Amino acid sequence: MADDNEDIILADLSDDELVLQMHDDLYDGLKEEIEDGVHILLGRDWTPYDVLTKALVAGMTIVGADFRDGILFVPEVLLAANAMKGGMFILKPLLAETGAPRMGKMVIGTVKGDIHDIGKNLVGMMMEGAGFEVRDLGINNSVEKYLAAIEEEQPDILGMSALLTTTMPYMKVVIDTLKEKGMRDDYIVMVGGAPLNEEFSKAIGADAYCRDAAVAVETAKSFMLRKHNAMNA
Ligand code: B1M
Repeated sequence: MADDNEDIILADLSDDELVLQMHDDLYDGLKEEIEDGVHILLGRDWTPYDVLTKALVAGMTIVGADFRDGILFVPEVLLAANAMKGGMFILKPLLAETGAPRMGKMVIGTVKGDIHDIGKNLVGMMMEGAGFEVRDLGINNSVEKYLAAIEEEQPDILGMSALLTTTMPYMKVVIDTLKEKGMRDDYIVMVGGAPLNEEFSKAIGADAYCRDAAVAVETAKSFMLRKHNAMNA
């Protein structure tokens, strides 16, 4: 996209122009520009959530479409992902700063064989913002790693992310292992990732499929409410 960025002063742009420029900068993998753009929008009283969704996630959607269509390749997408992470790093503490009471605890990780972590990170950030304590296991998690973490943390929720059709079946391996060990009913299992859907989630025995981070937060909250009501009944 634009390669004459040196001439553009981000702070001089209107909100709409700046958001479009940030989409371009994300596409071009310009981390510093993305970080500057995030600071400028926050300085203009944008909420962290709006900056995240309108400037960063929307920009990454364009990157995703062009990656799918063979216009962008892995190195460019990696740069875009790195720029996105720069922006997310600034927003993370702000999203978590809501002062919400502790809602519950979640262990989340991307499944074995899969290194996509942007969506999973977003879910973790939004959950923290909603008052959940989150232990993020990162990427490429084997069933043993999930088990070790849930035994250590005793979370309310286990979250799994997969972005590849080849890795999403691994979620069933984890759930089946929980069943074999008689631990399945101790945890709420929520799954997400672009190739998943409701039907897949049901077929593998998860409790919920979450289309995006906002749905993950709402779903987690409603499960926790039910859990508390059941405990108090
Ligand atoms: Co990858 N990649 N990639 N990639 N990559 C996809 C997923 C792909 C759809 C692109 C395409 O072809 N259109 C395609 C998968 C095709 C398929 O399986 N059907 C693909 C491929 C093929 C590959 C490689 C195999 C490419 C190659 O090497 N030839 C390779 C695989 C490596 C591996 O994992 N073993 C690969 C590598 C990479 C990069 C490293 C370059 C980079 C990842 C960088 C990183 O994550 N640190 C990358 C990226 C960035 C993408 C796309 C472009 C963007 C993903 C993303 O970050 N989206 C992606 C195309 C796409 O999805 N449109 C693609 C933004 C993010 C906010 O959305 O992750 O969907 P998403 O998360 C959402 C929801 O899904 C949900 O909430 C999130 C926030 O709203 N959600 C959850 C996600 N996890 C959740 C967990 C929950 C709840 C909700 O738990 C409760």
